[in-house]
Amino acid sequence: MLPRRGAPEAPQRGAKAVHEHTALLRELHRTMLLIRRFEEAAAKAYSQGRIGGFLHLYIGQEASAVGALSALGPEDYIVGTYRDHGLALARGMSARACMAELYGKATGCSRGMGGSMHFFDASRKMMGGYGIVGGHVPLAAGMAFASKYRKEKGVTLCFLGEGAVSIGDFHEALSLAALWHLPLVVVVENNEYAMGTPLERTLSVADVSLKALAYGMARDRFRADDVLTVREHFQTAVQRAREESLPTLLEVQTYRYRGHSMSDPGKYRTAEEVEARKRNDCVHRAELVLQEWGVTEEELQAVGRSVEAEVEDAVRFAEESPEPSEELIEALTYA
Ligand SMILES: Cc1ncc(C[n+]2csc(CCOP(=O)(O)OP(=O)(O)O)c2C)c(N)n1
Repeated sequence: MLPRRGAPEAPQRGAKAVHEHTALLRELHRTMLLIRRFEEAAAKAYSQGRIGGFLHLYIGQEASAVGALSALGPEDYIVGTYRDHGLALARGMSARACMAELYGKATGCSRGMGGSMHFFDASRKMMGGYGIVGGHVPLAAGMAFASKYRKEKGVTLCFLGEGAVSIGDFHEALSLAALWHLPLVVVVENNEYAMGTPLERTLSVADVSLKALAYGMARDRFRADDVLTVREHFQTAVQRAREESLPTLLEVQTYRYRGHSMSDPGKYRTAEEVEARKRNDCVHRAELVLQEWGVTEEELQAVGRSVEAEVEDAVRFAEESPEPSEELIEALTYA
C-alpha cells in the first residue's frame, strides 16, 4: 500500500518496491515544486508590469494536477479552466513555452495570443484552458465522445472549480456523459471559494460529488494533500473510463493560497485560515515522505536549485523572445 493520510510511512515491501515508489514520488515532487516556483516567478513579473491580462495562480493546489496527470497516458486528453498553468507543466509542456505565453511572446505555447488563461498544446493533448466558467465541460464530453466513436482508448480529464457546478453546461455534459457511457473524468477542484464566495453560499449540499447521483455516475471525493493518494484515486477513475467506458465525477478537496487572481487581496478569509491550510502543504508533505524514505536534505536542496534554474531560464527566454508579428496577429484575429 502507498502511504495514506496521517503520518508518512514507508511502504512495507521489498527494496525494489520502495525504490520504485521513491523514484515516482521524487518525480511528482519535482513537478509540484516546478509549478510553484514557476508561478512565484510569474507573480513577480506580473507585479513588475512584464505580464499583462489576467493571472490566476494554482499555488497550494499542485498535488491535484500532478497526481491526476501522472495517472494518464499520452493518448489521453486534458481540458481545464483559466487556472491552467499547473496542468500544462504537469503534462510536460516546457516552462519556457509557458512563461513566454504569459509574456505574450511569439515563442509561447499559444504563440503569445492566448496568455495565462489559454495554455494549449495539441501534441500533448492539452486541449486548453478556458475562461468561461463551466463552458468547457461540454467540450470535454465531446472529446470523450470522439475517442469512443473512433474506437480509441483515450480518456478525457476535465478540470473545473466548485463554482462551476451550478452552471447548466456542467449538468448537460454530465447527463450525456452518463447516458452515452463516455470515457470522461470530470474533476471538480474544490478550493472552497469561487472568487470571494465560499461554497456554502452557492451550493445547497457541501459534498459536491453527490451531484453525480442525479446522473447515475460513479463518484469519488478526497483531499489533495498527498500526491500519491491523489494518483491512486485518479488511477481508479481513469481505469473505469478506459476499460468500461464509464464516466466519473471526482471532487478534489484543495485550497489556493493566493487570491482568485492577482487583483484579489483575499479579504473574504482570514490569515489564520490560510496559515492553517498551509500546514497540510502538498510540496512540504512530499518532502517529509521522501526524507522518511531515505532521500537526504542535500538531495532535496539540489532539486530546489535545479527547479529554480529551470524557472530562471524560462523567464530569460520569455524576456528575450520576440513579440508576435503583425502578420500573425492579423491572421489569428477574428473579425
Ligand atoms: C459564465 C461565467 N460567469 C462568470 C465568470 C466570472 N468568473 C471567473 S472565475 C469565477 C469563479 C469561479 O470559481 P470556481 O469555479 O470555484 O473556480 P476557481 O477560480 O476557484 O478555480 C467567476 C464567477 C466567468 N468567467 N464565466
